[in-house]
Amino acid sequence: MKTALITGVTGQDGAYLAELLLSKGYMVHGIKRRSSLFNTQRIDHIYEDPHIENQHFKLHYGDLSDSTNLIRIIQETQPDEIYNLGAMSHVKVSFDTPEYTANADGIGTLRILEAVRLLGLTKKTKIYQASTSELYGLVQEVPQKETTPFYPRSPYAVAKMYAYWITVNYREAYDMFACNGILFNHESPLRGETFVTRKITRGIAQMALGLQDSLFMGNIDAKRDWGHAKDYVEAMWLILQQDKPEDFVISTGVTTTVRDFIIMAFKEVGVELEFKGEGVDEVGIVKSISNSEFEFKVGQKVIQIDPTYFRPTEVDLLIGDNTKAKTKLGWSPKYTLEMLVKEMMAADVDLFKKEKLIKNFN
Ligand code: NDP
Ligand code: GDR
Repeated sequence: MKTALITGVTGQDGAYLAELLLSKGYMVHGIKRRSSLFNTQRIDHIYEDPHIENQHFKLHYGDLSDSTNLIRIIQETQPDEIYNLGAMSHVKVSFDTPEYTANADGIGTLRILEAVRLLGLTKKTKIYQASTSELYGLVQEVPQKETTPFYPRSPYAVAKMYAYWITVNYREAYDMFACNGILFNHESPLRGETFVTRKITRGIAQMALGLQDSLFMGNIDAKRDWGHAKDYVEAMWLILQQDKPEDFVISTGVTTTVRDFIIMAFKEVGVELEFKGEGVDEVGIVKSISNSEFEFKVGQKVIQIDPTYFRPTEVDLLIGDNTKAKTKLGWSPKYTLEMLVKEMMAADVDLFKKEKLIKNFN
Protein backbone atom coordinates (compact mmCIF):
# COMPACT_ATOMS: atom_id res chain seq x y z
CA MET A 1 0.00 0.00 0.00
CA LYS A 2 1.39 3.44 -0.94
CA THR A 3 1.44 6.20 1.63
CA ALA A 4 0.68 9.82 0.82
CA LEU A 5 0.95 12.95 2.94
CA ILE A 6 -1.19 15.96 2.02
CA THR A 7 -0.59 19.44 3.41
CA GLY A 8 -3.71 21.61 3.09
CA VAL A 9 -5.96 18.54 3.36
CA THR A 10 -8.82 20.65 4.74
CA GLY A 11 -8.87 22.85 1.62
CA GLN A 12 -10.77 22.41 -1.65
CA ASP A 13 -8.05 20.44 -3.44
CA GLY A 14 -6.94 18.56 -0.33
CA ALA A 15 -10.45 17.15 0.08
CA TYR A 16 -10.78 15.98 -3.55
CA LEU A 17 -7.23 14.60 -3.59
CA ALA A 18 -7.69 12.68 -0.34
CA GLU A 19 -10.84 11.10 -1.79
CA LEU A 20 -9.01 10.20 -5.01
CA LEU A 21 -6.02 8.64 -3.24
CA LEU A 22 -8.25 6.66 -0.87
CA SER A 23 -10.13 5.30 -3.89
CA LYS A 24 -6.77 4.16 -5.28
CA GLY A 25 -5.97 2.24 -2.07
CA TYR A 26 -3.48 4.68 -0.53
CA MET A 27 -2.90 5.22 3.17
CA VAL A 28 -3.53 8.97 3.36
CA HIS A 29 -2.11 11.28 6.02
CA GLY A 30 -3.24 14.88 6.13
CA ILE A 31 -1.91 17.90 7.98
CA LYS A 32 -4.57 20.15 9.46
CA ARG A 33 -4.13 23.37 11.39
CA ARG A 34 -5.47 23.79 14.86
CA SER A 35 -8.36 26.26 14.78
CA SER A 36 -10.79 27.50 17.40
CA LEU A 37 -13.72 26.05 15.44
CA PHE A 38 -13.90 22.78 13.48
CA ASN A 39 -12.29 23.27 10.05
CA THR A 40 -12.73 19.78 8.60
CA GLN A 41 -16.16 20.17 6.92
CA ARG A 42 -14.76 19.28 3.50
CA ILE A 43 -13.33 15.96 4.70
CA ASP A 44 -15.75 14.91 7.43
CA HIS A 45 -17.33 12.34 5.08
CA ILE A 46 -14.01 10.44 4.81
CA TYR A 47 -12.96 10.84 8.44
CA GLU A 48 -12.03 7.58 10.16
CA ASP A 49 -12.14 7.02 13.89
CA PRO A 50 -8.50 6.68 15.05
CA HIS A 51 -9.57 3.75 17.26
CA ILE A 52 -10.41 1.48 14.34
CA GLU A 53 -7.91 -1.02 13.00
CA ASN A 54 -6.52 -0.62 9.48
CA GLN A 55 -7.08 3.11 9.41
CA HIS A 56 -6.60 4.53 5.90
CA PHE A 57 -7.02 8.22 6.60
CA LYS A 58 -5.25 9.95 9.46
CA LEU A 59 -5.03 13.62 10.39
CA HIS A 60 -2.07 15.28 12.11
CA TYR A 61 -1.95 18.75 13.60
CA GLY A 62 0.67 20.88 11.91
CA ASP A 63 1.62 24.06 10.15
CA LEU A 64 3.90 24.92 7.25
CA SER A 65 5.56 27.57 9.40
CA ASP A 66 6.88 24.94 11.85
CA SER A 67 9.85 22.90 10.59
CA THR A 68 10.08 20.70 13.67
CA ASN A 69 6.49 19.65 13.24
CA LEU A 70 6.95 18.90 9.52
CA ILE A 71 10.10 16.85 10.18
CA ARG A 72 8.32 14.85 12.88
CA ILE A 73 5.25 14.11 10.73
CA ILE A 74 7.32 13.14 7.68
CA GLN A 75 9.54 10.91 9.84
CA GLU A 76 6.50 9.24 11.41
CA THR A 77 4.59 8.73 8.17
CA GLN A 78 7.50 7.93 5.77
CA PRO A 79 5.42 8.97 2.75
CA ASP A 80 5.97 7.72 -0.78
CA GLU A 81 4.32 10.90 -2.04
CA ILE A 82 3.91 14.35 -0.52
CA TYR A 83 1.37 16.76 -2.00
CA ASN A 84 2.19 20.24 -0.74
CA LEU A 85 -1.18 21.97 -1.14
CA GLY A 86 -1.14 24.01 2.08
CA ALA A 87 -1.00 27.76 1.48
CA MET A 88 -2.50 31.14 2.21
CA SER A 89 -4.15 30.90 -1.18
CA HIS A 90 -6.10 34.16 -1.53
CA VAL A 91 -4.40 36.63 -3.89
CA LYS A 92 -6.17 39.75 -2.56
CA VAL A 93 -5.57 38.79 1.08
CA SER A 94 -1.85 38.31 0.34
CA PHE A 95 -1.58 42.11 -0.07
CA ASP A 96 -2.80 42.40 3.54
CA THR A 97 -0.63 39.59 4.94
CA PRO A 98 2.48 39.58 2.71
CA GLU A 99 4.99 38.38 5.28
CA TYR A 100 2.85 35.52 6.52
CA THR A 101 2.11 34.54 2.91
CA ALA A 102 5.84 34.43 2.09
CA ASN A 103 6.44 32.29 5.15
CA ALA A 104 3.70 29.73 4.56
CA ASP A 105 3.67 29.61 0.75
CA GLY A 106 7.36 30.22 0.02
CA ILE A 107 9.48 29.05 2.96
CA GLY A 108 6.88 26.40 3.82
CA THR A 109 7.81 24.62 0.58
CA LEU A 110 11.51 24.82 1.47
CA ARG A 111 10.71 23.30 4.88
CA ILE A 112 9.06 20.29 3.23
CA LEU A 113 11.94 19.76 0.80
CA GLU A 114 14.55 20.16 3.55
CA ALA A 115 12.69 17.76 5.85
CA VAL A 116 12.72 15.09 3.15
CA ARG A 117 16.43 15.68 2.51
CA LEU A 118 17.43 15.73 6.20
CA LEU A 119 15.51 12.53 6.87
CA GLY A 120 17.36 10.75 4.04
CA LEU A 121 14.13 10.21 2.06
CA THR A 122 15.27 11.77 -1.23
CA LYS A 123 15.13 8.44 -3.04
CA LYS A 124 11.84 7.33 -1.50
CA THR A 125 9.60 10.38 -1.32
CA LYS A 126 8.16 12.13 -4.39
CA ILE A 127 6.99 15.70 -3.92
CA TYR A 128 4.21 17.59 -5.69
CA GLN A 129 4.31 21.38 -5.33
CA ALA A 130 1.06 23.31 -5.87
CA SER A 131 2.32 25.96 -8.26
CA THR A 132 0.01 28.37 -9.96
CA SER A 133 -0.88 30.27 -13.12
CA GLU A 134 -0.55 33.42 -10.97
CA LEU A 135 3.20 33.06 -11.67
CA TYR A 136 2.51 34.33 -15.20
CA GLY A 137 0.96 37.54 -13.83
CA LEU A 138 1.55 40.39 -16.25
CA VAL A 139 0.93 38.93 -19.69
CA GLN A 140 4.16 37.94 -21.50
CA GLU A 141 2.70 35.35 -23.89
CA VAL A 142 -0.68 33.70 -24.61
CA PRO A 143 -1.59 30.97 -24.17
CA GLN A 144 0.73 30.43 -21.21
CA LYS A 145 2.80 27.25 -21.18
CA GLU A 146 5.67 25.65 -19.24
CA THR A 147 8.27 27.86 -20.97
CA THR A 148 6.42 31.19 -20.65
CA PRO A 149 8.39 33.67 -18.50
CA PHE A 150 6.98 34.47 -15.05
CA TYR A 151 6.01 37.99 -13.94
CA PRO A 152 4.22 37.64 -10.57
CA ARG A 153 1.81 40.42 -9.58
CA SER A 154 1.04 39.81 -5.88
CA PRO A 155 2.81 38.82 -2.67
CA TYR A 156 1.08 35.45 -3.11
CA ALA A 157 2.50 34.95 -6.59
CA VAL A 158 5.98 36.09 -5.54
CA ALA A 159 5.94 33.60 -2.64
CA LYS A 160 4.77 30.86 -5.03
CA MET A 161 7.58 31.82 -7.42
CA TYR A 162 10.12 31.09 -4.67
CA ALA A 163 8.36 27.78 -4.02
CA TYR A 164 8.45 26.93 -7.73
CA TRP A 165 12.18 27.54 -8.09
CA ILE A 166 13.21 25.93 -4.80
CA THR A 167 11.36 22.80 -5.97
CA VAL A 168 13.27 22.86 -9.28
CA ASN A 169 16.53 23.54 -7.43
CA TYR A 170 16.12 20.59 -5.02
CA ARG A 171 15.27 18.35 -7.97
CA GLU A 172 18.47 19.37 -9.75
CA ALA A 173 20.77 19.65 -6.71
CA TYR A 174 19.74 16.48 -4.86
CA ASP A 175 18.21 14.43 -7.63
CA MET A 176 14.83 14.47 -5.91
CA PHE A 177 11.53 13.54 -7.56
CA ALA A 178 10.05 16.99 -7.01
CA CYS A 179 7.56 18.48 -9.49
CA ASN A 180 5.52 21.61 -10.01
CA GLY A 181 1.97 21.43 -11.23
CA ILE A 182 1.29 24.91 -12.65
CA LEU A 183 -2.46 24.80 -12.18
CA PHE A 184 -4.82 27.36 -13.60
CA ASN A 185 -7.90 28.35 -11.58
CA HIS A 186 -10.05 25.40 -10.60
CA GLU A 187 -13.32 25.54 -8.78
CA SER A 188 -16.09 23.36 -7.38
CA PRO A 189 -18.91 23.45 -4.85
CA LEU A 190 -16.11 23.08 -2.23
CA ARG A 191 -14.39 26.30 -3.36
CA GLY A 192 -13.68 28.83 -0.58
CA GLU A 193 -16.52 31.34 -0.25
CA THR A 194 -14.51 34.47 -1.14
CA PHE A 195 -13.01 33.31 -4.45
CA VAL A 196 -14.85 34.91 -7.30
CA THR A 197 -16.78 31.92 -8.73
CA ARG A 198 -18.10 30.80 -5.37
CA LYS A 199 -18.86 34.35 -4.29
CA ILE A 200 -21.00 34.65 -7.44
CA THR A 201 -22.84 31.33 -7.10
CA ARG A 202 -23.49 31.92 -3.38
CA GLY A 203 -24.61 35.50 -4.00
CA ILE A 204 -27.01 34.51 -6.79
CA ALA A 205 -28.42 31.64 -4.74
CA GLN A 206 -29.11 33.99 -1.84
CA MET A 207 -30.75 36.55 -4.15
CA ALA A 208 -32.83 33.79 -5.76
CA LEU A 209 -34.23 32.90 -2.35
CA GLY A 210 -34.82 36.49 -1.30
CA LEU A 211 -32.03 36.45 1.27
CA GLN A 212 -30.07 39.30 -0.34
CA ASP A 213 -30.80 42.03 -2.97
CA SER A 214 -27.56 42.52 -4.85
CA LEU A 215 -23.91 41.54 -5.05
CA PHE A 216 -20.87 43.82 -5.06
CA MET A 217 -18.01 42.74 -7.34
CA GLY A 218 -14.49 43.91 -8.18
CA ASN A 219 -12.83 43.78 -11.63
CA ILE A 220 -15.28 41.88 -13.82
CA ASP A 221 -13.11 42.37 -16.94
CA ALA A 222 -10.51 39.89 -15.61
CA LYS A 223 -10.26 36.71 -17.69
CA ARG A 224 -9.62 33.31 -16.17
CA ASP A 225 -9.15 29.75 -17.44
CA TRP A 226 -11.50 27.92 -15.08
CA GLY A 227 -11.56 24.14 -14.64
CA HIS A 228 -13.06 21.70 -12.12
CA ALA A 229 -10.97 20.76 -9.06
CA LYS A 230 -11.93 17.09 -9.49
CA ASP A 231 -10.15 16.97 -12.86
CA TYR A 232 -7.15 18.85 -11.51
CA VAL A 233 -6.38 16.57 -8.55
CA GLU A 234 -6.25 13.68 -11.01
CA ALA A 235 -3.49 15.58 -12.84
CA MET A 236 -1.56 16.08 -9.56
CA TRP A 237 -1.51 12.33 -9.04
CA LEU A 238 -0.50 11.61 -12.66
CA ILE A 239 2.44 14.05 -12.37
CA LEU A 240 3.91 11.92 -9.57
CA GLN A 241 3.37 8.65 -11.49
CA GLN A 242 5.72 9.60 -14.34
CA ASP A 243 9.16 8.03 -14.83
CA LYS A 244 10.88 11.41 -14.71
CA PRO A 245 10.11 14.42 -12.49
CA GLU A 246 8.85 17.31 -14.61
CA ASP A 247 6.68 20.42 -14.36
CA PHE A 248 3.29 20.63 -16.06
CA VAL A 249 0.71 23.28 -16.93
CA ILE A 250 -2.80 22.09 -16.07
CA SER A 251 -5.57 24.13 -17.69
CA THR A 252 -8.62 23.88 -19.93
CA GLY A 253 -7.37 26.20 -22.70
CA VAL A 254 -10.57 28.28 -22.56
CA THR A 255 -10.72 31.74 -21.02
CA THR A 256 -13.80 33.64 -19.85
CA THR A 257 -14.37 37.04 -18.24
CA VAL A 258 -15.77 37.29 -14.73
CA ARG A 259 -18.69 39.18 -16.33
CA ASP A 260 -19.52 36.21 -18.58
CA PHE A 261 -19.25 33.82 -15.64
CA ILE A 262 -21.85 35.96 -13.86
CA ILE A 263 -24.16 35.87 -16.91
CA MET A 264 -23.82 32.06 -17.14
CA ALA A 265 -24.55 31.60 -13.44
CA PHE A 266 -27.69 33.78 -13.61
CA LYS A 267 -28.95 31.67 -16.53
CA GLU A 268 -28.98 28.66 -14.20
CA VAL A 269 -31.72 30.32 -12.13
CA GLY A 270 -33.68 31.46 -15.17
CA VAL A 271 -32.44 35.05 -15.27
CA GLU A 272 -31.28 36.87 -18.39
CA LEU A 273 -28.86 39.53 -17.20
CA GLU A 274 -27.74 42.66 -18.99
CA PHE A 275 -24.85 44.93 -18.08
CA LYS A 276 -25.14 48.73 -18.43
CA GLY A 277 -22.71 51.57 -17.75
CA GLU A 278 -18.94 51.54 -17.50
CA GLY A 279 -16.15 51.22 -14.95
CA VAL A 280 -17.25 51.56 -11.33
CA ASP A 281 -20.73 52.66 -12.54
CA GLU A 282 -21.36 49.40 -14.41
CA VAL A 283 -24.39 47.49 -13.12
CA GLY A 284 -25.97 44.13 -13.88
CA ILE A 285 -29.76 44.29 -14.27
CA VAL A 286 -32.38 41.55 -14.56
CA LYS A 287 -33.71 41.73 -18.15
CA SER A 288 -36.09 38.80 -18.11
CA ILE A 289 -37.11 35.87 -15.91
CA SER A 290 -38.04 32.37 -17.04
CA ASN A 291 -38.27 30.59 -13.67
CA SER A 292 -40.98 31.78 -11.29
CA GLU A 293 -39.62 29.64 -8.43
CA PHE A 294 -37.11 32.37 -7.59
CA GLU A 295 -37.55 35.87 -6.15
CA PHE A 296 -36.06 38.09 -8.88
CA LYS A 297 -37.79 41.16 -10.33
CA VAL A 298 -37.33 42.52 -13.85
CA GLY A 299 -35.18 45.67 -13.58
CA GLN A 300 -33.60 44.59 -10.28
CA LYS A 301 -30.02 45.86 -9.93
CA VAL A 302 -28.31 42.62 -8.92
CA ILE A 303 -24.64 43.40 -9.66
CA GLN A 304 -22.77 46.53 -8.60
CA ILE A 305 -19.07 47.40 -8.60
CA ASP A 306 -17.16 48.11 -5.39
CA PRO A 307 -13.52 49.21 -5.89
CA THR A 308 -12.66 47.69 -2.48
CA TYR A 309 -12.39 44.41 -4.34
CA PHE A 310 -9.86 45.72 -6.89
CA ARG A 311 -6.28 44.54 -6.43
CA PRO A 312 -3.31 46.94 -6.32
CA THR A 313 -1.87 44.97 -9.25
CA GLU A 314 -4.16 42.70 -11.28
CA VAL A 315 -3.62 39.64 -13.47
CA ASP A 316 -5.75 40.50 -16.51
CA LEU A 317 -5.66 37.40 -18.65
CA LEU A 318 -4.94 33.74 -18.00
CA ILE A 319 -5.29 31.00 -20.59
CA GLY A 320 -3.22 27.84 -20.40
CA ASP A 321 -1.77 25.62 -23.08
CA ASN A 322 -2.18 22.07 -21.74
CA THR A 323 -0.48 20.29 -24.67
CA LYS A 324 2.32 18.84 -22.51
CA ALA A 325 -0.14 17.42 -19.96
CA LYS A 326 -2.28 15.96 -22.76
CA THR A 327 0.70 14.38 -24.49
CA LYS A 328 2.79 13.13 -21.58
CA LEU A 329 0.22 12.51 -18.83
CA GLY A 330 -2.68 11.55 -21.08
CA TRP A 331 -4.69 14.08 -19.07
CA SER A 332 -7.50 16.25 -20.31
CA PRO A 333 -10.35 17.89 -18.43
CA LYS A 334 -13.70 16.07 -18.33
CA TYR A 335 -15.69 19.08 -17.11
CA THR A 336 -16.62 22.05 -19.30
CA LEU A 337 -17.21 25.48 -17.78
CA GLU A 338 -20.97 25.02 -18.40
CA MET A 339 -20.95 21.80 -16.33
CA LEU A 340 -18.95 23.49 -13.57
CA VAL A 341 -21.30 26.49 -13.35
CA LYS A 342 -24.35 24.20 -13.32
CA GLU A 343 -22.94 22.08 -10.49
CA MET A 344 -21.86 25.06 -8.39
CA MET A 345 -25.17 26.92 -8.83
CA ALA A 346 -27.25 23.84 -8.00
CA ALA A 347 -25.17 23.15 -4.87
CA ASP A 348 -25.50 26.72 -3.59
CA VAL A 349 -29.23 26.92 -4.29
CA ASP A 350 -29.61 23.70 -2.28
CA LEU A 351 -27.43 25.04 0.51
CA PHE A 352 -29.40 28.26 0.90
CA LYS A 353 -32.77 26.50 0.63
CA LYS A 354 -31.72 24.56 3.73
CA GLU A 355 -30.42 27.70 5.46
CA LYS A 356 -33.70 29.49 4.71
CA LEU A 357 -35.71 26.62 6.15
CA ILE A 358 -33.65 26.71 9.35
CA LYS A 359 -33.96 30.51 9.56
CA ASN A 360 -37.74 30.37 9.10
CA PHE A 361 -38.04 27.50 11.60
CA ASN A 362 -36.19 29.52 14.26
P1 NDP B 1 -7.65 26.38 -0.13
O1 NDP B 1 -7.47 27.80 0.30
O2 NDP B 1 -9.02 25.83 -0.30
O3 NDP B 1 -6.89 25.44 0.91
C1 NDP B 1 -5.65 25.78 1.45
C2 NDP B 1 -5.27 24.77 2.50
O4 NDP B 1 -4.01 25.16 3.07
C3 NDP B 1 -6.25 24.67 3.67
O5 NDP B 1 -6.31 23.34 4.11
C4 NDP B 1 -5.60 25.54 4.72
O6 NDP B 1 -5.98 25.20 6.04
C5 NDP B 1 -4.14 25.16 4.49
N1 NDP B 1 -3.19 26.11 5.06
C6 NDP B 1 -3.19 27.46 4.96
N2 NDP B 1 -2.13 27.97 5.63
C7 NDP B 1 -1.44 26.92 6.14
C8 NDP B 1 -0.28 26.79 6.94
N3 NDP B 1 0.40 27.88 7.36
N4 NDP B 1 0.13 25.56 7.30
C9 NDP B 1 -0.56 24.46 6.89
N5 NDP B 1 -1.68 24.51 6.14
C10 NDP B 1 -2.11 25.73 5.78
O7 NDP B 1 -6.79 26.21 -1.47
P2 NDP B 1 -7.06 25.22 -2.71
O8 NDP B 1 -7.42 23.89 -2.21
O9 NDP B 1 -7.90 25.92 -3.70
O10 NDP B 1 -5.59 25.19 -3.35
C11 NDP B 1 -4.63 24.21 -2.95
C12 NDP B 1 -3.25 24.70 -3.30
O11 NDP B 1 -3.15 24.92 -4.70
C13 NDP B 1 -2.84 26.01 -2.66
O12 NDP B 1 -1.46 25.95 -2.40
C14 NDP B 1 -3.12 27.05 -3.73
O13 NDP B 1 -2.28 28.17 -3.54
C15 NDP B 1 -2.76 26.26 -4.97
N6 NDP B 1 -3.46 26.62 -6.19
C16 NDP B 1 -4.83 26.67 -6.22
C17 NDP B 1 -5.50 26.91 -7.38
C18 NDP B 1 -6.98 26.98 -7.45
O14 NDP B 1 -7.49 27.52 -8.45
N7 NDP B 1 -7.70 26.44 -6.49
C19 NDP B 1 -4.75 27.11 -8.66
C20 NDP B 1 -3.32 26.98 -8.51
C21 NDP B 1 -2.72 26.74 -7.32
P3 NDP B 1 -7.35 25.80 6.70
O15 NDP B 1 -8.46 24.96 6.14
O16 NDP B 1 -7.11 25.59 8.15
O17 NDP B 1 -7.44 27.24 6.29
P1 GDR C 1 -7.41 34.32 -8.36
O1 GDR C 1 -8.90 33.94 -7.94
O2 GDR C 1 -6.99 35.62 -7.83
O3 GDR C 1 -7.33 34.11 -9.84
O4 GDR C 1 -6.58 33.20 -7.59
P2 GDR C 1 -10.15 34.79 -7.49
O5 GDR C 1 -11.31 33.92 -7.69
O6 GDR C 1 -9.97 35.41 -6.14
O7 GDR C 1 -10.17 36.01 -8.55
C1 GDR C 1 -10.31 35.79 -9.94
C2 GDR C 1 -10.50 37.13 -10.64
O8 GDR C 1 -11.76 37.66 -10.30
C3 GDR C 1 -11.62 39.05 -10.04
N1 GDR C 1 -12.70 39.52 -9.16
C4 GDR C 1 -12.90 39.14 -7.90
N2 GDR C 1 -12.25 38.26 -7.12
C5 GDR C 1 -12.71 38.04 -5.87
N3 GDR C 1 -12.10 37.13 -5.09
N4 GDR C 1 -13.80 38.71 -5.37
C6 GDR C 1 -14.48 39.63 -6.13
O9 GDR C 1 -15.45 40.24 -5.69
C7 GDR C 1 -14.03 39.84 -7.46
N5 GDR C 1 -14.46 40.62 -8.48
C8 GDR C 1 -13.65 40.41 -9.51
C9 GDR C 1 -10.24 39.15 -9.40
O10 GDR C 1 -9.76 40.50 -9.42
C10 GDR C 1 -9.46 38.18 -10.27
O11 GDR C 1 -9.02 38.83 -11.43
C11 GDR C 1 -7.03 31.85 -7.51
C12 GDR C 1 -6.56 31.26 -6.18
O12 GDR C 1 -7.14 29.99 -6.03
C13 GDR C 1 -5.04 31.12 -6.15
O13 GDR C 1 -4.65 30.39 -4.99
C14 GDR C 1 -4.61 30.34 -7.40
O14 GDR C 1 -3.20 30.25 -7.40
C15 GDR C 1 -5.12 31.02 -8.66
O15 GDR C 1 -6.53 31.10 -8.59
C16 GDR C 1 -4.74 30.26 -9.91
